[in-house]
Amino acid sequence: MSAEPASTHDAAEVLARCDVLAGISAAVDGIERSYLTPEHARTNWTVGEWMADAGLAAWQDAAGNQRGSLAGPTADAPVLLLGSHLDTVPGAGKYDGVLGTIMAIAVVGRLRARRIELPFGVEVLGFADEEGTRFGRTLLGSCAVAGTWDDSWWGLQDAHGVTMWDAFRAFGLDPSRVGEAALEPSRVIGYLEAHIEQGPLLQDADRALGVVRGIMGARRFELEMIGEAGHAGGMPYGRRRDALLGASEVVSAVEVLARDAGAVGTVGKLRAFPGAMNVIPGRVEFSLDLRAESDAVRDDVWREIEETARKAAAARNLAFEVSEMHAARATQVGKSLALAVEAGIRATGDAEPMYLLSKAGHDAMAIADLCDYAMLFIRCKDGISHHRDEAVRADDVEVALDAFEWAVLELAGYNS
Ligand code: HGY
Ligand code: MN
Ligand code: MN
Repeated sequence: MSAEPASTHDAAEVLARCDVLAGISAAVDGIERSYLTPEHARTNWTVGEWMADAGLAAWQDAAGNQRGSLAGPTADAPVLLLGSHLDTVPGAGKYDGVLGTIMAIAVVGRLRARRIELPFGVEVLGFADEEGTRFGRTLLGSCAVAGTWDDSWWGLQDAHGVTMWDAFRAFGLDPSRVGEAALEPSRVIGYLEAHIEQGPLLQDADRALGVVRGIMGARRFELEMIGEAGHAGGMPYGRRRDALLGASEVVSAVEVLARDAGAVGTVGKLRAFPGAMNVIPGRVEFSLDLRAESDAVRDDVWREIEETARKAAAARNLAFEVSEMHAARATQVGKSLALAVEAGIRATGDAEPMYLLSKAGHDAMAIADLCDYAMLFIRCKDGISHHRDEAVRADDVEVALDAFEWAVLELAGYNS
């Protein structure tokens, strides 16, 4: 019987593990892993094995996050958190979230292989829900760890009417114990996350890596225009209450208003009811994802969008309804943690690391309620993400591992 080959903790292994997780999907023709599903359970099991192999004590927490601990020198030693998320959007690529989680495991494996003794403990976190795909509310896993879980989320329902409460129970979790996932702020040094950029700026600047300076604040809404269905031929224009025409005015205004303010707004979902060729749409459900570097700008744009929508509804005799699904404040990185990431990039030969604002949301924005955070961005091909064509270069992942490991050593005081 041949022994298992030893883990290499290098880019080839990290990328091979991303390929393995890409095979754990609810969809046959793409990658889709959402919260509290059989795919979530299989992913945690697989990642837990890799954690154990790197020398971490692996367990699944009370919110379904996959976690692994490396003990510090004493029982009460503080803990450095490393991680990212393991869930995906529908039709995802292989690297969003997954790459950062697997890199964190690899860095711990490398430190252990070199017998480095850190002055703190390390915890690697594979967050269970960052995307919010199943229940509409995002950052669920990291909010549980940050101690900001909100009991009003128990009643949220997925597309099949299953509540969060019932989904917890079906997954084998006890909803009443979700608080046990939270970390005590006084125990935590900070949180480092590696992630693909999900934009084209590093590629355009011909750089493999970047330091995040902050993350845009986001709000997400479910919107509804309600009119009256009717005959597509017989009903004269003057009497129509076409909900899709009202919604269309809002969709177009989102681009103009957000762009003018330097914000980003996206209507990613829209459904017209009853949804027939020859029926005037009587009701339209649509979504809005709105982001900006400052919460004040984002909130001003929302007020303008809402005003536009109410005017469009009034002009067409429609009702307009709003339900806010998610709000996350804009955050800045912790300075000393970001300097450690910057030092890590310098150590790879980039004398002047590039700083970027993250327009994508990350678990770090929820963890910011627990402790300081910093992020390392990795170039991705043509900035493509939330798409099956997401791609990274192996040589970029190799230097990213070096930089991430260096950042941990920097915080441990090894590099000075
Ligand atoms: O939507 C986002 O920004 C993140 O990828 N969840
Ligand atoms: Mn994503
Ligand atoms: Mn992500």
